[in-house]
Amino acid sequence: MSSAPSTRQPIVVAANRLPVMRTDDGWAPSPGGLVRALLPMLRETGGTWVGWTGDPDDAAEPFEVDGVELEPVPISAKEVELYYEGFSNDGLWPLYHDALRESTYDFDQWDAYERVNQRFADKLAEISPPNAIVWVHDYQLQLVPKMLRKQRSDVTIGFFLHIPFPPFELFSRLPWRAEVIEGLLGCDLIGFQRPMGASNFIRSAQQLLQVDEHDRIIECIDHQTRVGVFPISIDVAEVEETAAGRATRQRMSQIRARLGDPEVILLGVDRLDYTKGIGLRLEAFGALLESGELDPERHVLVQVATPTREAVEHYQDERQEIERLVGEINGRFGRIGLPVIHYLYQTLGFDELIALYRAGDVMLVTPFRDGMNLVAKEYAAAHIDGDGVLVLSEFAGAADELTDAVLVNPHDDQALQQAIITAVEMHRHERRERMTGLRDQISKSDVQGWADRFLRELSAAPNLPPSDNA
Ligand code: ADQ
Repeated sequence: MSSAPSTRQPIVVAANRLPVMRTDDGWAPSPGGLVRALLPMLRETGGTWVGWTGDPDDAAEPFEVDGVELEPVPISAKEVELYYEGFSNDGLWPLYHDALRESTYDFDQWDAYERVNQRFADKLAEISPPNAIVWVHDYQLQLVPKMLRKQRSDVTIGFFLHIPFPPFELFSRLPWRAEVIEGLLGCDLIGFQRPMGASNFIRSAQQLLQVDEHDRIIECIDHQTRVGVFPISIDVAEVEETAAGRATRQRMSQIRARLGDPEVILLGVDRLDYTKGIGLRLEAFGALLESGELDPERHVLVQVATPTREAVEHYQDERQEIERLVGEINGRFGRIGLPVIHYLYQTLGFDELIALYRAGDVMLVTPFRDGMNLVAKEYAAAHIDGDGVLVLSEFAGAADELTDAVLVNPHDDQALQQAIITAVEMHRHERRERMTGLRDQISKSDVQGWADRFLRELSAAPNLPPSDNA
């Protein structure tokens, strides 16, 4: 598979976190398709990754992992609270996900956000080689492009937003809305997951800064900013290879047996986040047991919830609610030794996750709003047997591509219950047809192709002057 973009310019990536985790004997690359897609590019172009180690007050020196230079940006414990848990995850995150929870707008948090963004920009300005391509990732670093352009007009700057960009009506609640748009307009290219994110952003830029836009190109004072749509994907080959392994097959049979050999295993795998719709999914499952449309002797649900952002109150509340629901439903419908919901509040290893996907007959991906949702794509890629049904929220970015899923509006409890029943009762022939469609779609675009396409577009027309000055 090609990993080289159509440029030999050095690539510098900036993301909140460095792509590594601490191990007993140093550092190892973090799991995940994004890291696997970007590290080889950085290695080949002599690039660098700039980010935080994940430990507060960590003053780590630059180091190398897998032949890639890593430049740590220190973040203090207080800044973790204000910039990361506060402004990013208690301010922007709910706002960008349809304001599903009340956002906190706090000046001290904003101040820390600006300060940490400036630190990232300063580090990028210091270490980026002449004419480098700088690729900034996600909502924690939206001010970096403008701050970097001010210091380094020679570099080409791209930004990819992994989460949705909200409609102007919501975005305009943010007290620092103009500053965020100005920050992003420091880019040569801004990428979104869905067309809706791109048009929401353009409309906000027009409303707040009266910019001119044509064909997704925004005219700025000294350059143009292009806006594009780049739906992210997964490392399809890696998922398929793991899914095909003997160990996975054995583990899959073991999982089925441990669950009491039910007729249908329903599965949910999410970070424990209130955007993922886990609670409504559990309620729908409970209601179907109650009505007798599902039978605890034939149908079980495995819900894996990854611990995340545990210091933020909305996340503590969400966990309590989910665990209350699991207890309630198991108390009512479980039997000795055979709960009807198997709930894990854990981060699983990749191999175990793939075995679970393979064991899952029906995958429930029902977020209220999600940039893309990689779990949906991983499930289809893991089903090398060509069977299995994906129930997918219309509000996940993945719904644009995965049209062979059973698409559902998760806000509609009746529709959600109906979608679960449709999936459970689907005839084998239709299941196989739909899974073929899902797998065809996924095989067309993996994470490497996504990164190549973004970098190709970014390097195609670097630092264009605005058209009226040209
Ligand atoms: P997330 O909100 O984290 O990502 P998602 O896209 O589903 O959501 O990615 C989660 C990843 O974590 C998947 O690769 C999955 O395999 C893994 N994972 C989940 N639970 C796990 C567990 N218990 N153990 C181990 N691994 C687990 C954000 C956006 C998404 C967008 C991605 C990528 O919110 O919308 O798709 O970035 O752009």
